[in-house]
Amino acid sequence: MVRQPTPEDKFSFGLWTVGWTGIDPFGSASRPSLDPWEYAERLADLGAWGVTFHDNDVFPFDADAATKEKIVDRFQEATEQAGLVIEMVTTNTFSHPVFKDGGLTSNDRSVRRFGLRKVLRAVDLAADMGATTFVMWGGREGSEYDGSKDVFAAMERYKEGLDTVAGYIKSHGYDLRIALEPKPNEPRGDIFLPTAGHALALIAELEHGDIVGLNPETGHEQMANLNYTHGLGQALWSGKLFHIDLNGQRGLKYDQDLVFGHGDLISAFFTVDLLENGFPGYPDGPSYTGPKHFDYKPSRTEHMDGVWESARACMSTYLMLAEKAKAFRADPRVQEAMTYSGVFDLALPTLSEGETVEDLLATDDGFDPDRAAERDYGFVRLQQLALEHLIG
Ligand code: GLT
Ligand code: MN
Ligand code: MN
Repeated sequence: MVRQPTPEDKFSFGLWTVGWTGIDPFGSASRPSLDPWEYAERLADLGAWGVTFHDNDVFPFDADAATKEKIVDRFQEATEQAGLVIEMVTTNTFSHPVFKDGGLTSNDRSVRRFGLRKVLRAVDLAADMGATTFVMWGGREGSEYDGSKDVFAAMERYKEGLDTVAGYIKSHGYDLRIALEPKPNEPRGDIFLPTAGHALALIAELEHGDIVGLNPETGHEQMANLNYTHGLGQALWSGKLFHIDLNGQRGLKYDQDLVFGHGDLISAFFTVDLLENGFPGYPDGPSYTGPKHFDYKPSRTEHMDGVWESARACMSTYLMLAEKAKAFRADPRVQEAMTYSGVFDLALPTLSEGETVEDLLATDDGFDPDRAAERDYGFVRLQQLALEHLIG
């Protein structure tokens, strides 16, 4: 039996996840739409700690100021009563057709100005709600046709937009950090910032990059045929893992947004192993302490019962994997296999303390490449031990 999740587990869900009614490019809704507070209450009952939303998950795109305030207040009250934290707020700059060529990087300057205003208002909303992360997923920032975009200009405008938003956060003294969410494609043919690496490279060029980091999503990295756990690892190493979107994806296809663990299970195991146990060679190294945020879609085939079942599944899968990952690391056979494999040795600096490059070049330490080539690394045994813990 898996234990019940508790607020200490810091599980959170986007309103648009359990709130997805099943509308896809081929069909209409297969489930009813509830009020935002109903989703929040149910999530709290299931043991979630937090909830996140886009501005337009709670109020319509064209709502006037009074309507917005009324709905937002009602939602905030419900979350408080349910004991839920609103940990992240974001903007929708992808649904309305005005954003069909993007928000911050649309070829139309008037759209960019409108998009930026919408983002800045959502930043105010995030601060009001007490959120500490502001995710920016630029789903419509990109193109279908290479000739339609000046990529240099698009990077300039992306940078201008992000620096404007980050500068605004700072000048208002908000306790907020921006987390960019990469995705290679869908809905655009090609999306700018297609991977965690691309996003890190843009952040390095920003004036206010210190408060800009990443929100990598499992399926999005896997859609680009990349290793999600490596992406998280590099983001942690860079001090940029601000938030995560956990879900499941099976191979190179459309964005499936499956329940966490319902895609590549071994990869999910090592994702949880990294999040829970950190880097093997750096016991005091960087670790992720933020929310475990699920961004999935309850399959269109499910009734409302299935919606709650799938939310529960995300959390219990995580908890099961966390238990297994702890047992994996604590297993003396695993420790021995990791030692044999040299996993801990990678943490040793390649040059000795004080050693210069001239010293290195001058040293003949009797190294024999042919002998070293004979070394066995034992990685297969180590992997099989992981599998034993996972399914044994
Ligand atoms: C959208 C997208 C997600 C993003 C959300 C944040 S919205 O559903 O598919 O991956 O995290 O804007
Ligand atoms: Mn997705
Ligand atoms: Mn996401």
